[in-house]
Amino acid sequence: MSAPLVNGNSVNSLSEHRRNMYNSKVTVVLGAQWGDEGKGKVVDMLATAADVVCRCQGGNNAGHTVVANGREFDFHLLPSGIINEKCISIIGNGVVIHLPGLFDELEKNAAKGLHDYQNRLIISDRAHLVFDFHQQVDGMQEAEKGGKSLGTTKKGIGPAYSSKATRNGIRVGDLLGDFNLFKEKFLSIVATYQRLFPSVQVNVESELERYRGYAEKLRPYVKDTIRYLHSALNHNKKILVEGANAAMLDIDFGTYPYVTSSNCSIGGVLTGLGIPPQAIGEVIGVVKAYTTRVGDGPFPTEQKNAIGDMLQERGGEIGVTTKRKRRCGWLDIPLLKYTSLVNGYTAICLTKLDILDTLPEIEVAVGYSLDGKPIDYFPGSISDLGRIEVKYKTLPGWQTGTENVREFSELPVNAQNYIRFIENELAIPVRWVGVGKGRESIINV
Ligand code: 2SA
Ligand code: GDP
Ligand code: MG
Repeated sequence: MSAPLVNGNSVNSLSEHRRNMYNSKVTVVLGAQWGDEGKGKVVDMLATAADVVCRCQGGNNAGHTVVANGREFDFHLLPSGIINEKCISIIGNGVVIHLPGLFDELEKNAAKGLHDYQNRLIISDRAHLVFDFHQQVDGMQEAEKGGKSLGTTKKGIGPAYSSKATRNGIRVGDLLGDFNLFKEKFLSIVATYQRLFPSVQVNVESELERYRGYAEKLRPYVKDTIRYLHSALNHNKKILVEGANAAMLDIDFGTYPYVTSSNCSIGGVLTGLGIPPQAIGEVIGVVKAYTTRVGDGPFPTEQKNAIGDMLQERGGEIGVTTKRKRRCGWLDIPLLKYTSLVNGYTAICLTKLDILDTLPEIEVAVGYSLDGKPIDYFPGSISDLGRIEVKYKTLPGWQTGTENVREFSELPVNAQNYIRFIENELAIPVRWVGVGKGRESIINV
């Protein structure tokens, strides 16, 4: 019996069509560890071949560095691809936006030479706003936790996503609509926070006036980004997504509660932009050649010793947003296997290989045990993670500078072996290797 017809097409051919509904596919760049892997640099490189670059989650807690034409740019809310003048930049519905922070960032980058962004930036009307009182509350919640603080960036990210989840949040579209309705929502959310945190200070009248001003500044940038992105996909445009934070900071898959408040893994790309899974093509995992973490929480391969200090200093491991020193340790294969399960990396960009150049030997975590028994999963419980015993493999270092190398075959053999070791362990191709901060310091493998 032949398959039933829908609008003259067989059901089978329609499902086939739905599976292959997009000519072009979205390339996603995601942090594979605890952030600061060098996503900004990778996005800047890939943006040269992209038409649209999007942020889908997080807020100005993120700090993405791009070193281009001898200048260093740091992006927090803006997609790093914004310095590519051929790209449209999108801040999607899943992002939480602190408007004072956004306008400061635009001005600061304009002073550094960012041109014409006015015609290249689109902001979702569905994105939620982060207010100054969210930032105050972030600081208060951290202070209340005392010794058990999470080490947040105090940018109000957790409180803003809480407002979104409890349905008190205020979105960009609310600010641009009827101002009286915005005022009503604003008064209500301020009252809620002042009930919960009596010391929260808000000068309501001056805040409302300030936001009346922001509304007009923001209006030209705001659009329905969902329709825009679908139209771009249907017109064969190349779309790049810049993940912020990283898989181990994901609110579901990270080391909860020592995480941020968004999904920084692949799911956040779909919900933060309104695109279906069929639209996703490459998923590039950005992996630092060692591991860092900024903020509190478990870190099985952390080296609180001379090795950790060396990685911190040579790697310049300082938070881009808060200027905090990052904690440092060895590369962790079980962690990468776990985030690769969640994110489905199709390729890896291995960054900061040059930072390992001086080491005679390099250790890599290859297994975890719990209570003396090897485990093949990444523990969900913080107390289990605190008791993990890590099994290391020692690989020989190369003790040769790699910063000027541009061909894989010209890397010292032990550096090539280090890369191949990671590739084999993860069964994912390493497509690029970073050997310096600059745009040019990258090797195509
Ligand atoms: P938050 O502020 O609520 O998102 O903090 C929760 C946890 O998430 C961590 N987090 C980060 N980790 C790495 N890099 C981030 N961006 C900045 C950077 C961080 C900085 O690029 O260096 O400057 O300190 C980032 N943002 C959030 C945070 O440390 C908490 O552990
Ligand atoms: P992101 O949050 O993932 O974009 O990373 P950050 O910008 O917070 O931190 C990465 C840091 O490493 C920045 O200072 C980059 O300029 C720098 N960086 C990126 N790739 C490389 C690399 O391959 N080698 C070196 N030495 N530095 C790099
Ligand atoms: Mg960063």
